[in-house]
Amino acid sequence: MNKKTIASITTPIGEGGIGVIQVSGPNSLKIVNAVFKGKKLKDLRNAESKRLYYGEIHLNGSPVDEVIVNVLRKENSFTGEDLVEVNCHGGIQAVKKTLECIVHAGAKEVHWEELARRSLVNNKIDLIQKEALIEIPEAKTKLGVKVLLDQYNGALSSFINKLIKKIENSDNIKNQFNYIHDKLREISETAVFGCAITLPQRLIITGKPNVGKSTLINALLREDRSIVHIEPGTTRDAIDDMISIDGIPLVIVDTAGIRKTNHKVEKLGVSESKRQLKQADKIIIMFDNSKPLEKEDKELTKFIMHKLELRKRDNSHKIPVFPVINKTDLPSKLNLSTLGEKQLEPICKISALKGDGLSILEESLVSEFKKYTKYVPKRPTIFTKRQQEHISKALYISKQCVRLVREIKDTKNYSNLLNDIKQNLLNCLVFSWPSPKSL
Ligand SMILES: Nc1nc2c(ncn2[C@@H]2O[C@H](COP(=O)(O)OP(=O)(O)OP(=O)(O)O)[C@@H](O)[C@H]2O)c(=O)[nH]1
Ligand SMILES: [Mg+2]
Repeated sequence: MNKKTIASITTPIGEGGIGVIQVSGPNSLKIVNAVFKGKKLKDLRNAESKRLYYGEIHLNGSPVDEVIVNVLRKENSFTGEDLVEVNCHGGIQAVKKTLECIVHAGAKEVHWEELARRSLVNNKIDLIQKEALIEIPEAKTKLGVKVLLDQYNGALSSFINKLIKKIENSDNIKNQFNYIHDKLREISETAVFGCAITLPQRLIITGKPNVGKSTLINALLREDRSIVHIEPGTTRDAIDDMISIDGIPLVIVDTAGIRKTNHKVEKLGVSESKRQLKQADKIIIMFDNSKPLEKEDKELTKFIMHKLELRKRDNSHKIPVFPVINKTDLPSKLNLSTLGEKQLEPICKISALKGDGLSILEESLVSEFKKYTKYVPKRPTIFTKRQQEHISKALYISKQCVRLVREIKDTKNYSNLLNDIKQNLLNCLVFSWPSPKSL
């Protein structure tokens, strides 16, 4: 199945000092040797593992690029196969031409994720580690990279494997239920944070026209990206951008103020805003401190609190709404009590223009992750929906077990039941092992 030698560009295509091509498989040394002319080493097949060799890539006798190759024999490589890393000049042409030569010599060109798959197939890493490896280049914050690197190095895998051993080795699983249940709860609580690292939540900013939505976004971005204007209805399309608060990435979406309008273009903006709100993970609804409450404020609040389905589709949690009063630097004419919405609390008071109150708003936006934003090395963390589903199932079973053990005292089938539970728990927890589908 993995006899074929594969090659992939593992650095981004574009301007840069160097480009890297990794060649992995039983014939990697032979294939690269066919196009590599070493300055000192005559035959790459005699290369020592973990050594760098300087030379040129040649095609039909002419040099294509100057390279340094790193040879890693299978016992030292992350794919578990002989691996040659060809470091050539960066940019587009040099890397592509070098890859072309290697492919011409017999390697199969693949996407870089195929190298991670080889690593999995050859038991160098497990499925959780492979998922981490694939997520690392996508990480949006430094905290994200650190957490994912820990999972790549086995933090979550070893937590799960220890739990599996504990269940397997327990003669009387009944005595272990509370311990297992606590451990499952502990690890499942990390999922909200870990999944927010790999799949940033969408924060939608809404409010009537001219309330200061774009100004707030610019303040959170700490730059001028959204168009701000004195004229209401300035933002007509939803615009998204990425911000990071305490290492948590958030996709922040500026929307057009929702109001009844006959203006064709603005109408489109309003319906786009509604569409965006339906995809929100968090919503900021803004009010203007310098104006009395208007019909538009009431309609929008009603839409969000009552018409919008604020539960997540998977029913896991309710989407939080953050009410914000903006323009507190101006004299107050606003009275929110006439809104008649008790659920709209606590209210954050800010001046987006002056920057007042922003740090309190930022803090409340990421308060659900508070336990995890301070980096703790090697902390096991659930970071994909797939892992989260497995843990949720295991947690559900263990909840039932705690109840069963309390209720059923002595029945004929008691030990059979305990064995079934043990097996079911183990089935949920073996998610670090690849299924044939994931191979
Ligand atoms: N005094 C004061 N003015 C503000 C504040 N925030 C925004 N503004 C002003 O309010 C006006 C509208 O701001 P925008 O950010 O464009 O408002 P918006 O909600 O994006 O408006 P639309 O895109 O039209 O829906 C601009 O003149 C801003 O400078 C604030 O905190 N204090
Ligand atoms: Mg705007």
